Amino acid sequence: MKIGIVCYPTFGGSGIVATELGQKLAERGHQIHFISYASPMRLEKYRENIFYHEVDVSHYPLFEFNLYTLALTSKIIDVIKFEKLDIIHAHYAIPHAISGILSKQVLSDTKIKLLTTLHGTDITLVGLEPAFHPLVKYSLDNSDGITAVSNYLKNNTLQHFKINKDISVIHNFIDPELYQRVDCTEIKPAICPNREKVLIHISNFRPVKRVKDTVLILNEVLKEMPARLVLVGDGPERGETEKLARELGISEHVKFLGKQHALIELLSCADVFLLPSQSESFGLAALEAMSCGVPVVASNIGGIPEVVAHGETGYVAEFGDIKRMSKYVIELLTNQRKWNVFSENSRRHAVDKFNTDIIIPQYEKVYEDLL
Ligand code: GMT
Repeated sequence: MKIGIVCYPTFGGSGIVATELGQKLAERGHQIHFISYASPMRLEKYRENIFYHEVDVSHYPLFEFNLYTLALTSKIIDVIKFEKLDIIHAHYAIPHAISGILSKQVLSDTKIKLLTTLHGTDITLVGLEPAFHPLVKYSLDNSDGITAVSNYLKNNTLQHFKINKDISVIHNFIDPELYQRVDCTEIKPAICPNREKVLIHISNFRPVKRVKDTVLILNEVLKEMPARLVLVGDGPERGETEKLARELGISEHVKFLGKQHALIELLSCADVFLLPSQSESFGLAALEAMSCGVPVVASNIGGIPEVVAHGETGYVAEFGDIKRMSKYVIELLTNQRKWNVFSENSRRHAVDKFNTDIIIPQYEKVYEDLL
């Protein structure tokens, strides 16, 4: 099939899911056209059935605001028409599904089908704002198909948007060949010079991630044992989190690495992955950690309980419950046998339930049903 994938090219999970999906679909013989404002991946390796169409937004002085949605719609129309696409797959409803709907209306004579995949704050946060809600509802009611990355997100969408069609749940996925624990003796000394246990958190440091809670958890753990906290990523909460570490006098035990590409090496150095989010429709970073054999301590909200098996691959607690999360972390760090069991369970759970070979065919089935 000829599939157009509309997504954000950023570090965020929805961009990663869309990019990995496109590449795996191309490996399975489909022709993939990425449409975005920047290349969604480092197109190092040439593949004859992957194309990238960049949306170019002209800046006319009269316009105080960016007209990306209109430029995106025109680009989608162009790619549908001249590449003869079968499917447009919009990842993250705002503005991708809205542009998709508009494109279909302009091209009323084509048989193009629009599939919208919901990822999280397009429904639970941004999508609820009066500026977007009516258009998100309209774009869902008029999509030919809708998927959500968790049962939680499906139910949340049906509850807040009362749409007139079913939503398929297709969980996010992991390539277990790529995300596996590697030898990290080379970088370990820099991460934990005194061979302390390592806590890690990876995110875009937005308020919903509650990154400061990872420092509060480290503070509790340090009362019992030496430990290091590695914070990977950057965003609006980084400054406040740095300030908190300094106020608690534990900055020497916290490493702010900023945005990094070497996630697998860094995860391979870690003993526990922390994801204390307030809102999380799936938690792709937790799945990546589990695939690298890192047990997860997280909040029991959103889609996280569909990823982390409490008492098997890690633990979940109410968000903000620092005491309980810290207790779980200490339990894992002080009991090597338990850690080994949870690490093996994490890897097996990631491979058995979220492997690309299980998930990608689910998307192909949805495409086939649409056509
Ligand atoms: O929803 C967002 O804030 C951004 C989005 C993203 O692009 O990272 O994150 C969502 O999509 C991810 C991929 O499906 C999910 O793993 C995240 O849980 C989800 N974020 C939230 O729900 C806050």
